Amino acid sequence: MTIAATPIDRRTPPASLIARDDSLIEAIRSKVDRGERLTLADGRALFETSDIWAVCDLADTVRRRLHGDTAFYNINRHLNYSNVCALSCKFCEFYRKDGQEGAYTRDLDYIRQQAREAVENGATEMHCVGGLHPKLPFSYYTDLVRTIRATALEMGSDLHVKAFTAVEVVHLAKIAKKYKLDDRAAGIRYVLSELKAAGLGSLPGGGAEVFDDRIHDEAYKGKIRSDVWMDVHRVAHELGLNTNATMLYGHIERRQERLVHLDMLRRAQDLALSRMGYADSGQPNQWGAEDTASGHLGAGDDPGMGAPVITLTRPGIPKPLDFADSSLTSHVSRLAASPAGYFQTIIPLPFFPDGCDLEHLPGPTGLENLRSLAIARLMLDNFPHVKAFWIMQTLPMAQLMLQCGADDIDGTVVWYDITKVGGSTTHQEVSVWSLTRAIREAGFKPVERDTLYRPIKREGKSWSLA
Ligand code: V47
Repeated sequence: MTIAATPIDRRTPPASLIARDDSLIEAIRSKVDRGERLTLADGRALFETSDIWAVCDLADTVRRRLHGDTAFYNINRHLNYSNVCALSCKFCEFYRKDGQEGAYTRDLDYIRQQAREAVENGATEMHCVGGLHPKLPFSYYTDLVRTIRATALEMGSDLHVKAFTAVEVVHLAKIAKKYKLDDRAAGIRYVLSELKAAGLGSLPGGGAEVFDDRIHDEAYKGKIRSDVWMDVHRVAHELGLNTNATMLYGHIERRQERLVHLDMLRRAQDLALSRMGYADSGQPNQWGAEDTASGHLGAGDDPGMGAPVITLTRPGIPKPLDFADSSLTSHVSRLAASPAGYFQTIIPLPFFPDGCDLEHLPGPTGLENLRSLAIARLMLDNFPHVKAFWIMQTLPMAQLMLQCGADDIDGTVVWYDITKVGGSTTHQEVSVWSLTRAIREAGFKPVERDTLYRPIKREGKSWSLA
């Protein structure tokens, strides 16, 4: 007997799942079609609708407008130089106290060896982060960057060093004795200029967690607050360094706080793109009365009249930059060629409860992960990229996310010590074959990129910009 297969159309959910608030989603769809900025109220509707596929479909529309059928990956290696940390964030399982069993700090020989292995394996990027070590001198960090760069250059590779979260940068300003509360940007500028001179290429997006004082005080007290995190990224952008941004969700925060987090990043990116000469889209920076009344957005938060609203995800191509090379036909390639700094990618990070002080919490579900990533794509209309970090999302989920707003799944990674999904070891390597297979099977064309999202031409282990 043959059983006729019923084709599955994931875009048509069963009647029981169709939202009662369809009209809200239809209004959001019209805004997305016109390329209008979504409000926090729109974000809430996207979180509340039971029609999750409608949310993913909208995010996919925007993602395809920016990247067509391209999906990015890279060949990289993570290096966690030390897990010794002065902080004790409740969500973190990585940190150890100085002298505690399991604490480690890598010396320059180890770092040199890691750089060698990265080059031998054809990596284009070293991603280096660690805890806030109470004793290491500032010179350790400049030496770390210089050692990686020098080792790679001796081997003929222009290995990019993406290193130090905003939290580490502020810690370095303190140990370099350059951090002054009445002019913190000066200390941050000193540290970033010294690191840039040593060969630092960009900043990763970590340490952002969720920009909210209540959550900060409950779960990561002692860490820098959102205003300082933003200062570090602004100064980095002013120095021509690109940066990323993360959002750690699924712990004690509420969905509204995630939306405020995304909105704060969006406004910071408006300013970065405006410094680069991008034209204001002419849209109002609208918040509902509810948003301003929620206490999240006070008078001090209001960007005020005249604050730019710059979107990259509207149909067509936003006004070219003044310096734009006319051979660069997409704004993504123009951004990648830009000398000025901006946020490249948002990386939503699902909270992993195992082994940390918040272990009693369940962590987000698969659908919540999909929805959060899709909403990040929709709210962050001025971020060129959305990364589904496969280490934390898992490769099968990252593959699915490519159809729900993500255009990047990160890279080969090799070692990752910050979270150990399913209690696995720090060795979490995935092959280029697995990454490209996942991308192709999801219906996209895999493109190897460097850290700045420039396409790579590769012959075995050697590579150059395409
Ligand atoms: O800042 C720590 C997060 C981040 C847990 O820029 C946790 O390309 C979930 O920033 N559950 C570091 N998350 C990782 C990071 C990153 C990763 C990949 C790519 C890039 C990039 C940046 O990991 C920390 C923190 O938010 N984290 N513990 C946990 N239990």
